[in-house]
Amino acid sequence: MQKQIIQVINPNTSWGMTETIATAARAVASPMTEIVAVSPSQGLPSIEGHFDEAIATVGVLEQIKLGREQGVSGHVIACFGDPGLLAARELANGPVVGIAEAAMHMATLVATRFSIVTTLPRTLVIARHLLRQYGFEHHCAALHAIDLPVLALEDGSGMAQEKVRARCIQAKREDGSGAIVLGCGGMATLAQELTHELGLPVIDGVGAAVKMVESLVALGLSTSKHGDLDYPRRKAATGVFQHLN
Ligand code: 5HY
Repeated sequence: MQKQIIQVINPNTSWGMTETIATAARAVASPMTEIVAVSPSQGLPSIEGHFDEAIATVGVLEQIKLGREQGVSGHVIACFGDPGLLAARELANGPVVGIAEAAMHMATLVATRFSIVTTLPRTLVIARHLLRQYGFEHHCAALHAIDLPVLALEDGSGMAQEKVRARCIQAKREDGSGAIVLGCGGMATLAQELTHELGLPVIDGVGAAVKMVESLVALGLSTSKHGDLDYPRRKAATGVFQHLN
């Protein structure tokens, strides 16, 4: 197996969260994989709605372009709304996997139904849209929010992490689902311990997406350039989008 670089993009600009995501990615990556964790040069510190996702998408595309120029083997979009996923696939040579789709796919391989635990109630609709878009609506038993903002996971108090744990325990007790999907990149390092403590698979999308990109690369499968995921039609982008040319 050849050495390869997987670019893991945290679509928000919080470097502490990028480091959490990098730790989770490196914990599962093969010894032949180098994880390069990046965040956009401009954007928002957390992504908690449709407006935030629209802004984050531009940052994701900027990083996909840089990663492509550096010759990375594949990319992970490490935000649970998978912002800019299809646009990123158009721009990329290699495979691009979002952490929400990765976690949902993995969950269906180990359980018939799963629950999702995320941060704010307002972002539950984003997860619901993705479930529908990816065809996993009937696999998801319930969605839960800890009712704290994304950056509470970064405040060092451990309160948000404790709330995630409590919600996961509640989900196991009440939902009748066999697995739990963690619905935020900032929760990535919690999965292993919770899996152990709860005695059911708790799935982090960052690790899942890294292993999926590794598998796709090993199988020689890359983003199809036949059809809608072909490179974007060339046209002169202007103003703040000029760097995407
Ligand atoms: C995430 N927001 O994974 C999402 C998910 C959330 O800044 N990183 C973010 O919790 O809404």
